Amino acid sequence: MFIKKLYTLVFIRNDAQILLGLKKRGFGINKWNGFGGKVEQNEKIIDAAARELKEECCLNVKTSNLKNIGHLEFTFEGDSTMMDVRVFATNSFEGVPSETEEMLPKWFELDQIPYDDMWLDDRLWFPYMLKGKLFYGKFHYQGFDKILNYTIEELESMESFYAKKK
Ligand code: 6U4
Repeated sequence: MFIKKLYTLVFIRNDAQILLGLKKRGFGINKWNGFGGKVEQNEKIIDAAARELKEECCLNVKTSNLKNIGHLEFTFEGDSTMMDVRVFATNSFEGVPSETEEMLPKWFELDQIPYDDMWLDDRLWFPYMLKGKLFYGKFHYQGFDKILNYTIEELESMESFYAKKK
């Protein structure tokens, strides 16, 4: 059995561009990714998503504008922790993306996503996100640079996915 830890991951995007942040410290350092982090105790997942976005790149979003678009599970060989990552997207925000101690934000054209400097799994599930599909991905890593096995499926609805998962 795995010990599950809950994380959020938020993408700000429009029809042409997506906002990514270069992680400056800690887990995933020097990788481009969405904005997110650990859900705190007694915190709603959606509130954690908005909080982490604000902390990491100074943007404000209304939680009602955050759409849950995917679910990712990461496990690592020899480690009993499972990272349970809830992925959100929105094109509606207030503020100007600004660098913080944790992240350097930058807009990327949708056809110029820097996969070589991202988590290996991103190139596998980003295409679902970019096509507007809902997804469930499971990735088992050896270290941080090798995926031993994975599955990705398209979902009909996040609500029915979570209803079944319970
Ligand atoms: P600290 O440093 O304690 O403030 P916190 O910001 O709460 O941490 P952090 O930065 O460790 O959490 O969160 C990790 C972030 O990276 C989450 O948004 C989930 C995301 N993430 C983790 N593994 C990933 C992976 N393989 N692919 C991916 N995102 C991943 O695309």
